[in-house]
This record gives sequence, C-alpha cells and structure tokens, in this order.
Amino acid sequence: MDNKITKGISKSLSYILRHSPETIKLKLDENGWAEVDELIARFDLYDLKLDFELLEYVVEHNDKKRFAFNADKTKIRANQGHSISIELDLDEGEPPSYLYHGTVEKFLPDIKAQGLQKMSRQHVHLSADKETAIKVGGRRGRPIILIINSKAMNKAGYKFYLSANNVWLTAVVPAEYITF
Ligand code: HQG
Repeated sequence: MDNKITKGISKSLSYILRHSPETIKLKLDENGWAEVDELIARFDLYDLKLDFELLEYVVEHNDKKRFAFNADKTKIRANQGHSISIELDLDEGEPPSYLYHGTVEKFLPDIKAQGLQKMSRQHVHLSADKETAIKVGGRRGRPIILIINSKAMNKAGYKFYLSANNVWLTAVVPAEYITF
C-alpha cells in the first residue's frame, strides 16, 4: 500500500474525526463515533475513492493506532486528540508512578505558572515512555521532557484515563506535580 496515500487518509481522518466532522457534513454521536458507511460516502480527498478495505487498512496499520472501529465495524472514531466536545467514556485507570510529557522551551514559563493545560484539546496527553514524549515535543522544536508525578496526583484525586492507543489522558497537571 502506498505510504503517501495512507498517510494522507490518516491526516484527513484525524482532522474530520477529532476537529471538524462538519467539513464533510458528517455527524458524530456523543461518544465520537461516526457511521462507517456515511464516512466512506462523504470522504473526499483529492481524487481518492475511499472504500471499506482501504479504511480498514489505514485503521489497522496506522503508526499510532489513532482510530478504532466498534465491534461490528459499522462505526469508527478517533481514540484521542479531540478538540470537539465528545465523551470518550473511558474507564478510569491507575497510572504508573511517573508519566512523561514532551513540550518546548517557550511554553515553560506558562506551564510553570499554570501547570499543563489541555489547550485546544479535551485532555492533557501524557505517555508512559520517554521516547514517545520526545517525539511529541519534537513536533514543535527541540523537545523538553517533563516528568509527571502521576501516582501522587492520582492519590490526591486527579483522574487518569488510558486511551485505546495507550495515551494517558487527564484534565490538568498542576505545576507542583511536574519535575522540570
Ligand atoms: C503546551 C499528537 C502553554 C503543551 C501528539 C503542548 C500527541 C502549554 C501544547 C497529541 C500549557 C498543546 C497531543 C500551558 C500545555 N501554557 N503551553 N499552561 N500546557 N502546553 O498538540 O501534547 O500525531 O494540543 O506542552 O503525538 O503536544 O496528532 O498537545 O506543546 O499524542 O495523533 O501546549 O497530538 O498526536 O499541544 O500533543 P497539543 P500535545 P497525533
């Protein structure tokens, strides 16, 4: 399968399913699910015709497992990263002692003052491994890795959720739980 095509579809799907379903007049339910038939019928990327097999290939081979089908593959959603208000309805999880967040230097003064905020998304995104955080921070420049004392946060009552693609999600990380 042509990598450029599958990457293009993945980018477009991320935009539609996380941020802007209305671009293709798609409706998501309150948990972020779209009807697969509707998505296929309305998906429009250059001259590309999306069919179920191609969609299934993208979902299964996506590098970060960004999308998931429901059990009978009639519905699809993004596993995390939304800016639109949907309820992922994930079970609360017990995080490892420490989690990581990759960012860049210019955000540090604000993060020190306000903690990690979800900004335009629905959650703060954290990872269990440093390598992922390095990649996430590296999207914006030289990555700076913050260590989050997630166990202490959880003990203090902050809730954590593990997305289907292993991203740890939480509402906010106060600065006192961050090692800079
Ligand atoms: C920063 C990608 C100022 C934060 C990635 C980050 C991830 C603050 C940026 C996923 C702040 C938000 C999410 C504060 C946080 N003041 N800046 N108080 N609190 N920030 O993109 O974590 O490839 O919304 O450090 O790989 O970078 O799209 O979050 O730099 O998994 O699947 O504000 O998106 O995944 O940026 O990335 P984002 P993120 P995909």
